[in-house]
Amino acid sequence: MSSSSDERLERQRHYDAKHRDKRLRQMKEYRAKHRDRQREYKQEWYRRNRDLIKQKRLERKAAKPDAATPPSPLALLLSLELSTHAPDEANTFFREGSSSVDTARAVLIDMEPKVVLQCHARAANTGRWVYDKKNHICQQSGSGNNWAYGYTVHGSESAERVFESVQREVEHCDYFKGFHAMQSLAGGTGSGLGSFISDLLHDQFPHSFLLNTVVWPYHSGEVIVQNYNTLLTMACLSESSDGIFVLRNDVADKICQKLLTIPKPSLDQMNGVLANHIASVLLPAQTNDASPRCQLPLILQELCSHPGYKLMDVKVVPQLSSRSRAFSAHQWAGVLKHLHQMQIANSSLDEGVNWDISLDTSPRAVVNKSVGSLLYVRGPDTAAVAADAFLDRRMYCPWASTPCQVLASTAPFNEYDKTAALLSNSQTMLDPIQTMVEKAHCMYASRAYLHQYAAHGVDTEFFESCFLRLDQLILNYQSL
Ligand SMILES: Nc1nc2c(ncn2[C@@H]2O[C@H](COP(=O)(O)OP(=O)(O)OP(=O)(O)O)[C@@H](O)[C@H]2O)c(=O)[nH]1
Ligand SMILES: [Mg+2]
Repeated sequence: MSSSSDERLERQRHYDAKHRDKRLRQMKEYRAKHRDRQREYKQEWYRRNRDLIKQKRLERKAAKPDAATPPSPLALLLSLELSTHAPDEANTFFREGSSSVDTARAVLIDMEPKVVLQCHARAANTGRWVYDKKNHICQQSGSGNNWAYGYTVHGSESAERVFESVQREVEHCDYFKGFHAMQSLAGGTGSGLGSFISDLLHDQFPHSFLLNTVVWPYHSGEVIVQNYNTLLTMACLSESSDGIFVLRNDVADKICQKLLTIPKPSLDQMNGVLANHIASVLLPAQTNDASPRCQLPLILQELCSHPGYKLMDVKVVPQLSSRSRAFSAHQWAGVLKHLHQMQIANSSLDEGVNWDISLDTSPRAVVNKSVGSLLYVRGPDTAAVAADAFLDRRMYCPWASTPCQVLASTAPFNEYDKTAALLSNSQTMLDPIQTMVEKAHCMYASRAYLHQYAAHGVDTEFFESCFLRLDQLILNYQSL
């Protein structure tokens, strides 16, 4: 290692130690300061929401299931697929209640009640499962797109209730292994409060794993400070999380437009695509020598064992509009050939993929390299799958020990008789991260909006430490 990277690492270690202590101290101070306000707030919140929740309950009872309201896509997919193909595995995500309706093992958190209430209503409309109403944590206002407000103010106000709900849910498990947290990055709540909760889970449950799924904002940007919020969150998660599964809104949008022929996709339609991506790796599948099992521990164990490399993404083939599906007949060789090319050419869509990039002829720097990958094949005749191309060591960094494992399930997925999904820890996220850091740095250099963060304890030193941490992450992935 060169002396400059030694110095850089040393500097980062120094910053880390200094800022972690500082952050914990700030959290404690905020907690003490806000305790009284929090109590009042809590009582006020219950008083106001009791009526609202009662009213919603009455409305739900009166209403027939509304076919026009799409249920929460990921939970619905998991519930449907699991009940059809692997009922024994369903209790990883759902617990049985006293009635015939299951309860999702989930805690819903947002600082505005609207989305959470909508989730309850959508789940109830399925008639198959519900969210536990006790695991519902809200306030009356969001975080104003400010990571610092989400982390310090909402974090300290909600910490106790979050911990209680999580602890209660953990106690419902016979054999608890870890958490899957899902959050957006651009606003203030998903990013700031999400980072706070990840820190909390990391500190309070040190022996459990923590997988974070993050929704990466549009490149063009909807929130002016989205790059600050993304930077601060990714820097925090790089410390607290065991693995970060990245879902990109740009990719979901492109898949909707180009593959599903939806010219102006709605958030619900994009969520359908993203839910498919997550479910394609979370649903049970098995290696040659093992029985089907929950994928979460395996994913972290196989792909994120090195603390400097925690970023994962998934690529899925095929993805077609319902009209085209009727006319398509896929063969495993074709599905896997496309997926392999998407991986080495770093493309999230099998349309427009660059076929000139090849492991034989392209320079090593051009190929998208991975730390490791898991290939999921789903369909009735997976015995015919030949996945040798994914075992080629030239796709992986030299120190990868078991670069690729193949997992199969005979259950068809998402109405296709053959699907393949490649979950990998690779250089795919290098470009989006570099662009985000550059944009954040431009704003930071002109001191734009920093006072809004400083007002809630996030000062320039804290920003510097986050820049440093992401510089290191970039360096790690560049050196694969
Ligand atoms: N894919 C997808 N992205 C979403 C959805 N809702 C919000 N986003 C993205 O999330 C980011 C905005 O974050 P929000 O979650 O709305 O904000 P928040 O975390 O509630 O933060 P505050 O509004 O500051 O309280 C933007 O990048 C949106 O595109 C959704 O349903 N699907
Ligand atoms: Mg919000």
